[in-house]
Amino acid sequence: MTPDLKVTIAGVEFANPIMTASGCCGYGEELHRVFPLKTLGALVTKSITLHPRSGHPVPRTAETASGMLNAIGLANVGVDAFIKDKLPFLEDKQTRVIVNVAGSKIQEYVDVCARLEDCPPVDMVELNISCPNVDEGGMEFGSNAALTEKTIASVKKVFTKPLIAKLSPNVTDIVEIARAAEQGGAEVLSLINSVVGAAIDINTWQPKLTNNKGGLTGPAIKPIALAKVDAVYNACTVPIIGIGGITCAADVVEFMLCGATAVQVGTALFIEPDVPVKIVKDLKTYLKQKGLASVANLRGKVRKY
Ligand code: RRO
Repeated sequence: MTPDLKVTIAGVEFANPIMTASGCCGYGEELHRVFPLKTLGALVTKSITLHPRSGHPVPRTAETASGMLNAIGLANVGVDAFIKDKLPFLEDKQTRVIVNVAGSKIQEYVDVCARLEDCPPVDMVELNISCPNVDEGGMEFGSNAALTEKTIASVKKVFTKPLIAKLSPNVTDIVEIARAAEQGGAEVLSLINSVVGAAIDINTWQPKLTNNKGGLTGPAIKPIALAKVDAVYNACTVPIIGIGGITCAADVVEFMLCGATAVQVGTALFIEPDVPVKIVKDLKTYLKQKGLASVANLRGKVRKY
């Protein structure tokens, strides 16, 4: 018997629970040259804003122990060019398309989502209320419960497909923000975005990133992400997409046992771009070995002491 990898999130069926994490494969064009995108449950795009942005000057990434720092600064082509030049490529790739949306004002989130509303290839929007690397907006939205609720409720008025709220770990109480997102109308929560960090060059005494600080990702943050997913799963009712340092099928299983319905793979793509192919295959093998008929049987089954 072949285990069933399909998962349903907010009424949308995904071929498997493996998605790319926003910002780690642009708009999918390069990744499709490495493996067919239909291998994925979904492709999540780089954050899209109303206007094009070139982001921070380089260096904007730096390797760290078991991870990397980034301060890209929301570089993207802007929503109009995205719809015209990037989205058509994703139309026939037989994978779900999730567009990550960022903004510096509530109205910007609303304007971008309103434009995406009429784009058939878009299955869901992931609202990035957790970018740590911009002065205006981003994390500011996702670190205040009232602003989180208001941002999501405002977008809900113009965008009718399922909305994912992507949460920041850089807050005092992620559960409070998760509840506010749910209250605002988010059908799905994704967590975690990167953890604020820094690295210094000891020869120049300068930070390794021109933005001075950045967001830490990769295996270094996996234990943090798992604890946050567990906390949010026990407090909220909407499905969770787990993110943070996933590099293999065993990591996926950990996130699902803690309550994730699906996961996103990010930093691992920079080391091994076709790692999702291996993860899907190994996940199937794991389920077979455990005698499980469906990947959904793992969700929230962690046996706590
Ligand atoms: O572009 C970035 O610097 C960035 C974003 Br929008 C985000 O949400 N998370 C991150 O680590 N970097």
